[in-house]
Amino acid sequence: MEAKAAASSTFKIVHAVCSHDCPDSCAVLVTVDSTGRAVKVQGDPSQPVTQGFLCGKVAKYLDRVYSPDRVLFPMKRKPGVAKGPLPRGSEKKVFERISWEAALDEISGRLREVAQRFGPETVLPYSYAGNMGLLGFGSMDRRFFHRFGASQLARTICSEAGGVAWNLVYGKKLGTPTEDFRHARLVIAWGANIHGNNIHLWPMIEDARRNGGRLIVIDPYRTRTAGLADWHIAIRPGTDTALALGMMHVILREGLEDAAFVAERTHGFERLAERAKEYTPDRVANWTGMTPGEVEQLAREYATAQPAAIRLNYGVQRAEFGGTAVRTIAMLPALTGAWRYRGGGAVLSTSGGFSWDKEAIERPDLAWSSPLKRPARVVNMSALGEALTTLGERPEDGPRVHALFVYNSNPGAVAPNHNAVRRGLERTDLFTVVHEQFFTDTTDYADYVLPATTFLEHTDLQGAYGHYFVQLSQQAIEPVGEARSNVWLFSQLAQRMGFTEPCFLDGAEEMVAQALALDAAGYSTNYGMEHIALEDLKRKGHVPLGFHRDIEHSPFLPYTQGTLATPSGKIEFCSETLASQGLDPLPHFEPATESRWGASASTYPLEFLGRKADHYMNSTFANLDGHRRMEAQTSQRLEMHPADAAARGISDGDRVRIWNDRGEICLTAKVPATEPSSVPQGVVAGRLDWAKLHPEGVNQNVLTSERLTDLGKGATFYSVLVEVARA
Ligand SMILES: Nc1nc2c(c(=O)[nH]1)N[C@H]1C(S)=C(S)[C@@H](COP(=O)(O)OP(=O)(O)OC[C@H]3O[C@@H](n4cnc5c(=O)[nH]c(N)nc54)[C@H](O)[C@@H]3O)O[C@H]1N2
Ligand SMILES: Nc1nc2c(c(=O)[nH]1)N[C@H]1C(S)=C(S)[C@@H](COP(=O)(O)OP(=O)(O)OC[C@H]3O[C@@H](n4cnc5c(=O)[nH]c(N)nc54)[C@H](O)[C@@H]3O)O[C@H]1N2
Ligand code: SF4
Ligand SMILES: [Mo]
Repeated sequence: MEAKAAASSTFKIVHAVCSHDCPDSCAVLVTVDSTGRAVKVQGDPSQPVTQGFLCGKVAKYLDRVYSPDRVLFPMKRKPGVAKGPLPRGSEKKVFERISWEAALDEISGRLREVAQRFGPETVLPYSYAGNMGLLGFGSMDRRFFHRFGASQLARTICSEAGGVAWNLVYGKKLGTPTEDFRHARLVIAWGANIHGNNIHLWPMIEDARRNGGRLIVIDPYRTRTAGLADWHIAIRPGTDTALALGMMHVILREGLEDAAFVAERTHGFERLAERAKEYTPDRVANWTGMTPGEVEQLAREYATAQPAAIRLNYGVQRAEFGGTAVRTIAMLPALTGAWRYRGGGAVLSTSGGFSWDKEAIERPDLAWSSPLKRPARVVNMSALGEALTTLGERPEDGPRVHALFVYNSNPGAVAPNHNAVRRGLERTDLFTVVHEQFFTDTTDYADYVLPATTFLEHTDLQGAYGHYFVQLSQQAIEPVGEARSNVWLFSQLAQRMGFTEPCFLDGAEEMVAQALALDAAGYSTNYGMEHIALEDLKRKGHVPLGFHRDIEHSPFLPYTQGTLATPSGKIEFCSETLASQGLDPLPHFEPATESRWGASASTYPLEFLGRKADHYMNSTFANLDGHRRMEAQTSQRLEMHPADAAARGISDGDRVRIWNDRGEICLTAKVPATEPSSVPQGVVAGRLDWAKLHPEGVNQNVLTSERLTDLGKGATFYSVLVEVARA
């Protein structure tokens, strides 16, 4: 016994947080041995959402941290070597190792030169949520680029359409707590791939079902969640607004609304009711591919099962009119009063619960000290191809981009309209720096590649978009190789640029304190975080937000009390904000240009869903053999309905060519011999992968477009038309 205790004492357990772009933001316990090597990662059993387990992707995390393929040192492109896709493992032929000192000196020198010749706005930072830590996502980097005067990036690629839409209705992104889904009598997963992307919600749904609750999935694709549902509605892509309005039509026709809640808490009901009259079940059925009876059944079941919770995830808003779709669906629980009940309501994101001191960590005020003496122009990340190829042609857009600084993102794989992005990245006059953990599709175009730490190798603070816990992620191991954190990198660059503001010397600890706005006693002064002490975070790793501290006795029922952060102070069915922009203040259905009902329907007949992989995280993990094996059944496949395949003489396993005006790719057809098919007729689906792991050096984003969403100017990955033929 004693020997065992002695041996175990040579291990330490460190509280970390998974920083990948996932709603679950798991609390991770990292076991580190006496040599400083991490030997185990596990989910923290004491965190009520993590519940002691990690997803399959991160359960294997040490394969990633200690992968022989990691970028370990700063690397510089050898003179004269052209930019473009590199076979895996051939990086050493293209890049040579240099010291951090040399890399930082040379990069800051080049950025200064670009700024002097063309103006600071010709430098474009490009980052997203490869790291969702508060500091890793946006802190020292923002300070640096504001002070530099670099273009600002509108980070729209994922959630902006839905976020803007939700806020039009509710003013703030709050929603049903994940833990409370276990109390629901009905759960609707609406454009939400719970098994693939949000696995920690699943145990709550299982609990709900054990208590007699039902699960309905509304998704054109038959996800694993859909396969397990009581009812899977394989709605046609981009028609959710029509369905939600049709449900309202039935609810109001049959008097199933919660009149008291509507009167007390909402604005614009009469006008919405007028609008909903137009959306008869017959019309809605025609658009959505449902029967009128199904529209009625869904409406009745939703309005009469209380509590009813909608897990509205980000799938719906990746369509051309996806903002309106989210906005319309978001109104449903206000109409039925579902917010009144614990386990009722809806959740798109919980991120509005976290009141970090963002001004302190991002310092937007530094823009006034930049050479521009003003905030720089804004470039939309969802149109990167345009930003790198045509931006600058019209004077009103500002200058052409001359330098690109990429971190926390792999635009060479994830950005829409891959061929345009690639033309941009190949420009010989574009100076590109990439801070990365691996040699990705983007590092293939870099002049410099800098090694980045993983969440085991740096300290950070984190909120979540799927729960209400503040978490501290403590550095568990020394950086692998010469990897350095984002905070360190931009602090070093700032010093080389001669930025003398003291904030550029801050390290992670100082910035954690700033984000929490700690008082002298070590407690946060942020709204809703006043009970959170840094010491508690260090000890436990996670502390719930104030309104979520005692949900057993005082459940959190969002939007049921007080004045909301909308213009009317109420839940808004009708938006004067939209009206003042010349837009329809009420929701209405409009088919996407690239859809079977849209203007381009005659050009290409099939709706293409360029989906995510269940075992990767966007493009992250796609290069690891263990993860590729888990994804083998769907990787580089095109899933087709048997009728669409037969009409084209395509059989399961055939090589097929998929194309539209933007590009083409060959994949292997996956056609089920019998129903159920994973996709309805008229819809085909693929999965995101690294371009350079495909024989043609491309991925499915050759098909997706840079057209933007109706609200928030987000990406429209799911509004794409294609044709398919045997290769
Ligand atoms: N395993 C895994 N987990 C992930 C990710 C990953 O790549 N892999 N990515 C992470 C990221 S960045 C995010 S943003 C979240 C997103 O997680 P989700 O919000 O679940 O987003 P998606 O997977 O894009 O879309 C969800 C579902 O919407 C469906 N869908 C597509 N079009 C429509 C439509 O018009 N109507 C309806 N009703 N449904 C539609 C898709 O078929 C898909 O199954 O997941 C995160 N978690
Ligand atoms: N076809 C299609 N395209 C899509 C989507 C889709 O569903 N279909 N989904 C879209 C969505 S929702 C999103 S959110 C985007 C996501 O796009 P990205 O944000 O680019 O996400 P990832 O592909 O996960 O790439 C993140 C990269 O950041 C790196 N990284 C991780 N941590 C750090 C760090 O601390 N420092 C630095 N410097 N780097 C780090 C990782 O190694 C990884 O290569 O993709 C979008 N693209
Ligand atoms: S990717 Fe999501 S589910 Fe997996 S460990 Fe990270 S936070 Fe948890
Ligand atoms: Mo995302």
